Formats: sequence, C-alpha cells, structure tokens
Amino acid sequence: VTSYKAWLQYSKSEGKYAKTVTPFLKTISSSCDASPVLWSAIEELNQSITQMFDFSPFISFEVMSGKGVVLQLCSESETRLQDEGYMMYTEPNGQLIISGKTETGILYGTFHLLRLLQMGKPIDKLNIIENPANSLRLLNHWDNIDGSIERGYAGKSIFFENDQFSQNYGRLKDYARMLASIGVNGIAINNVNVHQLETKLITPEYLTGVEKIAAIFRAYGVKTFLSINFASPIELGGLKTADPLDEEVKRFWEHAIKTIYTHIPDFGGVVVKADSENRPGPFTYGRSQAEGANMLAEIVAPYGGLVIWRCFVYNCHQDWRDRTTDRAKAAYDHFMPLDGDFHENVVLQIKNGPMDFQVREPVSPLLGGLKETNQVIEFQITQEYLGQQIHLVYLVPQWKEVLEFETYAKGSGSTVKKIVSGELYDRKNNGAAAVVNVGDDYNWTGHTLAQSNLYGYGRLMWSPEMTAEDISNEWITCTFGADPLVLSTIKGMLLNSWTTYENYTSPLGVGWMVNPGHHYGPNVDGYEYQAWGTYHFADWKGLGVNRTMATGTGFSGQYYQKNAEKYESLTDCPEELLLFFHYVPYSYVLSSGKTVIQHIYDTHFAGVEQVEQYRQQWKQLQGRIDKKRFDDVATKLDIQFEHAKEWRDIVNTYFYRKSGIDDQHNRPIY
Ligand code: BDP
Repeated sequence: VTSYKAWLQYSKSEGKYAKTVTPFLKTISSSCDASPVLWSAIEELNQSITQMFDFSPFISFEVMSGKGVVLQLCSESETRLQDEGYMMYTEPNGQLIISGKTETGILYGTFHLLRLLQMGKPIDKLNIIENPANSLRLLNHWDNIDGSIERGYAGKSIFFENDQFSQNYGRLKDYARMLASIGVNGIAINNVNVHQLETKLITPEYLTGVEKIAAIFRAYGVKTFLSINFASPIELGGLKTADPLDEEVKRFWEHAIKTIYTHIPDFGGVVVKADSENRPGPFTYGRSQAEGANMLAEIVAPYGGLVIWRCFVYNCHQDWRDRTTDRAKAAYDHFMPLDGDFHENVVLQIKNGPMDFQVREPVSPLLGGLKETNQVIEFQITQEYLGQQIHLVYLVPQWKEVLEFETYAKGSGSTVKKIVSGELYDRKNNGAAAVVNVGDDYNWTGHTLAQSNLYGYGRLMWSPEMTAEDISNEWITCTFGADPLVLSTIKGMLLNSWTTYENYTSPLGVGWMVNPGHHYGPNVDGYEYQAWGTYHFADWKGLGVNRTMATGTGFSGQYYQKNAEKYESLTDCPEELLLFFHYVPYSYVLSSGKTVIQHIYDTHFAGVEQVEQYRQQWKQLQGRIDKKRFDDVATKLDIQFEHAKEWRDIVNTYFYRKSGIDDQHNRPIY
C-alpha cells in the first residue's frame, strides 16, 4: 500500500535524471564491519536503488574505486562531526563518500542521499556536512499493553495487542526505518500513565518482549526507553512505601534497573510522570521532584541511562472560583526553585506551553528560566486538541514559532531553539520529545497528511533552521512525487492549516472550548466549571483570563522582564495571545479595527470557508495521486468541513448570546 510507505516511497525514476545518477549508484562498498546499523544502511540503499532505478547495486565489503557509493567511518579526530553527524561528498573520481564517526552517522547520511534521489537533486558535486542540532530527539508512545493508545487517532498500538507484545516485527522494522530517516534516536514505547499491567514492563516476564523491540530499533540508531510507575516498589515489590529516600525503595530500584540493563544493555532510560493527574510521586512522601528524580538517576548512571522527568505537575482538583491558583503557573512554580539540584543524567521534559497543547499558547517560561538543568521540550504530534487526525493541521509552523521565540534569558538572541539544543547554557543532555501520532492504521497516522507532522518533527529537531516550507517541500515530494500542482496545492493547504483550525476553534489564545474527556469538538463551557484549571471566564461583559501581575494571577511575571512587560500590557500583548493574558470586553478593539466579538464571528466564518477551499483544491488533484490516498484525504476533508461548521456555529452562537452584540454582516448566528 502506497500510504504505508509514507515518505519512503522510492518511486520509479526514469529519464534523464535516472541516467545521470545511475553510474554513482552501481556499487555500494564499505570497509566497515557489517554491524546491524551499517547493514541497515546497505539494505536501505540496495532496496531503494533497486526500486527506483531498475538495477541492483553491487555490494562489496572492500572499498571499490571509481564511481559508486562508499560508506566509511572517519577518524575519531574529525572535529567537524559530532557522533551522529555525517559528511557526504563526491570525489573527483566519482566516488560518493558517506562518512560518519559512527555507523549511525553513516545511516543518517544514507537517508540524506535517498532524500536527494527522491527529490531528483544532483549528486555529482556533493559537499555536505551535517550534525544534529539537538542530541536527544525522542518520541513518546502513549501505548497501553491492551493495545489501546491514550490520545491515539490512528488505530491500535503497533507494539502491543490484547495484553501481549504484538508479533508484527516487520512493521516495527518499517517504523524504525521511518524514524532513522528523520533522525529520531529514542522512543519510549509505553504510556506515561503507567497502569497496573504496564508497571510490569520492567520485570523479566515482559523485558524479553521489550528486548526484541529494542533489537529492531537498535539497528536503526534508536534507543528504547520505558515509562515507569513511581509506585512500583509498592505495586511490584510489595513494599509499604515508594519514598525515594527509603533504603529498601532504593534497593528495589537497583534491582529493577539492573534487570532492565541485563536484557537491554543500551537501554535509554526511564520516563516519569510523577505527582500529576493522580499519578504517584515524591510529593506523597514529602520529598521534592529533585529527590525523586535523583534517586533514580544515581541508579541508572553507571549504565549510562537517563531519567526523563516530566514537568507536567499541577493540581487537577482546583477550585474554579479561586482565581489566584493558575494552572499555567504550576510547572514553573514547582521546578524553578530546583534549578541546579538535578543530577547530570536527569532531563526535565517541558511541554511547549504552560497549559496543555492548545492550538495557541505562549511558550513555557521554564524554557529559558531553567539555566542549570538539562531539558527537552515536549511537543504533541498526536492531535489531541487539534482535530484528532480528522482535521488537517500541519504543526510545523506552530513548533517553528515556539523554537524561534525570544526568551531574553541571556539578552537578545536567547531563542528557545538555543535553549532546547543546550547551546545557550552549554548543556549536553538536551533536545526534544514528542507524543507521537502513530498507530496500526495502514497509513500510520489516520489522516494521510498527518504523516507530515511526524516527518516534520524529526527534520525540525535535527535542523531547527529549516523552515516549515522547506520541510513541506521535502515531505510532499518524497511522499507524492514531483508533480508541481500536487506540490503547490498540498503545500498551500499544509502551511495555512494551523491558522484555519485556530480560526474556527478557540479565539485569541483562550483555548479549551472542547468536549471534556475525549477533547474532540466544540463545547464552550465544557471545562468552565470543572476542577482542571482550564477556563475562559466568558460572561456577559467579556472574556479571557487575567494573568497579569497587576490584577490577575501573576503568570506574566514568570517571564524575563521584556516579555513580562509585553504580556502584562493590554496594548503590547501579541493579539493572538490576548485572551490568554487578559480579560477584555467584547467591544475591545483590535489592531485590525475590529472588536473582539466581530473578530470571533469573522474568524469562525473564515475558517469554515478555508476548509471549503481545501476541499476544492484537493479535488484538482484527482488522477494526479493514487486513488486510495486521494479518497482518504477527500473523505477526511468532508468530515472536517462538517465539523468546522459545528465549531463555527456553536462558538458564534455562544458568544452572540452572551454578548447580545449583532454580527455586522448579519450572517446567520442564532
Ligand atoms: C493531557 C492528556 C492526558 C495525558 C496528559 C499528560 O489529556 O491524556 O496523560 O496530557 O501529558 O494532554 O500526561
């Protein structure tokens, strides 16, 4: 199935281009030992070249002279390369050299070459040096052993099935290939909410299964991680406590970690969601998050493991009438005082925004706030609040905005991407993690075009300098081929899709107008009178959350001065975040000259019209892409259109009734 192959289509290449590149691809030779990772590179080259060009390359473990691909390890002293980096250049004699300090570097170079070939780029004068900007490029699967996926919208788990490990290893290998092709180097295979059965993943009974998965991914440079239950000492060890400072608890973990590493010597480490949304954690024992994380860190350190500790710690039983406890403040309040207290192998995982993956949020103030702590930014590729892979939302522009955000942590130039990569504060165990959107659907991601988000995440974390457009060019060409109309149409749709979704959902940064629980579809007051800390405070006079220092929750004060002042001021606050920081009357006038209420009406009508345009644009591609993928997307767009109208009507009607203010254009609002 074509959609299964995602961006690794390797479609037939004919004509002039095929003629020019063929001589360079006739042989693949290497002087390296045939390790699993090197073998993956050779196998990928062999299969893709065979598919694209109607011949099979000659493979040799002795370097061949003259035109041909050569895979080689370069000297340890090569200062231009990091461990996972690579060089790729064409010698005057026509040898196309891919060299890395490690075999993983060579594998990444190989996928770069295949990308060039899929895009029809010249390869006769290559001179490329690439290093990843971020050392940790991780994915989190929220998969449960029964096969379900928390917030999964693309079928069931590819790892688990009916309380067992899934036996579809071929599929896992294909997934590993996809991940290596975009530079992902670590995956946590189970849900951060570790339930009873998943708690057992760290026991020998289950580790034999994890071990098999780890072997598949290892051959593609991807390390395996597990999410663990902080209360394991009680649930598995029969102890009375999980207190991180208790000696018996430590002994429990020493034994558990040793067992993991016996099975998986290069195990990446553990992911921990503690003291959050009813999960156990150190708070139960009066210990800090640092005490909890460091206990585990000391135990995994001798094995080279990491403790990835999530900062999504907040009180999910708050009183909605209490307007000073602000959920947006929680992560910063909990973790800032601990800056510098975490061990070197602890990595804090920080959601991109202070709330929870809404269509629009400011950047988490912990990013840039923390100076002496390793950190990964957490993105959500799975579209929990963004249309659940029924709606088209290309997320790269959103992530790009986050990465380019100026924190002023060390004066200007202190962008999030430099903090995340570790450059600004000279930190090593840094980078990104993302909740992935993959399941066992034939096209991996439910919506075929949602493959672009997985692709984009990997590419952007490797190279945050790429633009959302660069990434879409690559993805579309590799996925759908080089037809210019296909390229320009899909590109236009992708690049505007986030704004479109924002238009017909929640306005001006306020967020949260979704149905509680499953989070799909409009429900303006769905969360308004509940304990989750997620409000819009709309009443008959206006709406928005007052997060100012002067009269509100004080959240704006968690930023460095320049940003704090900007958010604090009603007039300087970026308008897309106006209602995140301010409560304003419906008649408040925006820079466009429109009132807030008119803006709400207009954007909601516009958003639906844009979806209608996507449907029309997509129709023009009929016959230009395979029928299955064409129909798949067409169907999704039809549903999106219906659901966008529902959003528009419910949101507009709600605010019309609250405000009593008519639409200037007299469109139907009831
Ligand atoms: C929220 C999800 C919930 C996750 C939680 C988390 O609704 O299912 O468990 O995030 O990140 O967005 O831990």
